[in-house]
Amino acid sequence: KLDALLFDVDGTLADTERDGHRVAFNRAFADAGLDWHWSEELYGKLLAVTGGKERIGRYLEQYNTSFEAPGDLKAFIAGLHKAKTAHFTRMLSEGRIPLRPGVRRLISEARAAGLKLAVATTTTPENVTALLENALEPGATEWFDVIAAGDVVPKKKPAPDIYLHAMERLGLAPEQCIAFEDSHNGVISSSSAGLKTIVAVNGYTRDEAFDAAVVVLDHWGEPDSPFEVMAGEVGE
Ligand code: XBP
Ligand code: MG
Repeated sequence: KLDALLFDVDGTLADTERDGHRVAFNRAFADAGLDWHWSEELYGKLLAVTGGKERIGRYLEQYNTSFEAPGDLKAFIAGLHKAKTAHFTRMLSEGRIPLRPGVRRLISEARAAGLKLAVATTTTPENVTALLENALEPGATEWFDVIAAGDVVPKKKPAPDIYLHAMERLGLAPEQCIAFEDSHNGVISSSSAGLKTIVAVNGYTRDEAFDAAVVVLDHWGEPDSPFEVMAGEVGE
């Protein structure tokens, strides 16, 4: 019997990457007086690494090798990432990042059917709360029985850890759940945790491999209203 739906956040509940996280990273770099700029194309490549702090690390190792990093690299990256999270959550509170069309309806119908809801994501917990409260509904965080996010597990996606952690907290087995994802790394994570996974691709993930998914869609179904579709088309 199906008991719970487990949602990824970035790229799944909302198109957060290109006009959200990427812009927030660039603002944090500018605040710190760095002349780094992550273009849409470069960001697409950096998305191979999940987790913002890990992504900055990869950028320095692979794309900005001449940068003379300060002695305490970990603290330097953590400081940049904290500023990035502040920018990102502010963008959400300004209502700049809407849910993907169909998400609101999917969640409300799942609630009406008595299913449990959970989040399993790589992103920072503050980002999840800001998205749910601003883009879904104030108080919507309470609709979720479990929010598993960020550094709560040591190994981020594509490792299965975050999904295993979420199911353990739900007290449910993989057969009782379905996962919702948007990316190759996400599906490797959920399927390695034993979960059936439904994918809806987005601009960055369209050409990725999804062999482990049950079905691959290009959207989450009918939106609540035409306004949701229009909101989904607004970018920076
Ligand atoms: C999402 C991510 C995240 C965000 C940034 O992966 O990789 O790192 O890009 O979030 P997934 P933070 O959707 O597979 O969970 O900067 O807060 O880490
Ligand atoms: Mg994702």
